Amino acid sequence: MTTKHRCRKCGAPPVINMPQHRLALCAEHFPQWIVEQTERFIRKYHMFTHEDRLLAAVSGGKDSLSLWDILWQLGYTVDGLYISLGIDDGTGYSAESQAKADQFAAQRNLKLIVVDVPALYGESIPQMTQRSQRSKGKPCSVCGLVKRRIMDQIARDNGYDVLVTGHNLDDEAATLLANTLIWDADRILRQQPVLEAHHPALRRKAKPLFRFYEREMAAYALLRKIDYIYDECPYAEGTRSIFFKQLLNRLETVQPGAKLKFYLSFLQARESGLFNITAEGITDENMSIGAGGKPLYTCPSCGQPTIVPGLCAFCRLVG
Ligand code: Q46
Ligand code: ZN
Ligand code: ZN
Repeated sequence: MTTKHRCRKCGAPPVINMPQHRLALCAEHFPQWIVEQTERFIRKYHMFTHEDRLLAAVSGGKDSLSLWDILWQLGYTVDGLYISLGIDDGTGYSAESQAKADQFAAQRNLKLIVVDVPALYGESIPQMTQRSQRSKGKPCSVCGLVKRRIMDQIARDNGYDVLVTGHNLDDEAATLLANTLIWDADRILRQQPVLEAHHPALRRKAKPLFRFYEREMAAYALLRKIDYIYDECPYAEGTRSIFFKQLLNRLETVQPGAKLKFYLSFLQARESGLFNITAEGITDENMSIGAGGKPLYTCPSCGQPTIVPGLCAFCRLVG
């Protein structure tokens, strides 16, 4: 960091410079700024209020534990949900990430709900992947399906109002870029900082960190001394998401603020009606409309929404 930067609040040497905001802050004022900004975004995007019961999905990584820490500091009623995926592959990934989540909750006297996938369904995510047709040998699609289902179910069965996740701007911009390059309208329409519950079995979903860069969340976790798992899931390597993050980082180096502008312009375009949706195919009063304007059916086995009539993808997977 060059000496021309000073903390905007106190003039001390900064720990971080954020060119997209023309803002540098010191070790004391940066974590405060993150907390204040998060509260501002929660209100601006109508994510939730202090009356809501929140469930934070935590993976043991920096983003989700930082999110839990921020919401806890802001005085929200927020419990954690850790999903043990049974991913070990010689790395001990699941065991270590759970230990970080457990420790975080114990230090702050917070409630952590743990769901153990192999114990509940008799198979780990890698095992489900081996016999699933949707996976093409890669576990992320099966893993995403199982995690989404468990989150929805735990939130619904335990009376939570809102499910919160630690997606940051790098995550959101990479997803948007991937979907935009192939104009995947369904996915683009579903991508929002707040997703309303479109079916009685769902809860609202919110991403309070969606405007922070990944490097900002790493700095926050470090300054708050949050002990998180540094290693990524062993299956993260070589994923599309990491590739698009790298591309956007290259763009960001020549054009500071490009990532933020890309995502915020998308939200603005949505607000101005570029992606207006119409509800098509609603033929039955028991059907709901999904975020993309498509009808949602109810799975006859588990009661969760599904985009095609009959058993949902999760019930087909776990049998
Ligand atoms: S945990 Fe699961 Fe991720 Fe691992 S298997 Fe893929 S989706 S990379 S966030
Ligand atoms: Zn300062
Ligand atoms: Zn089902």
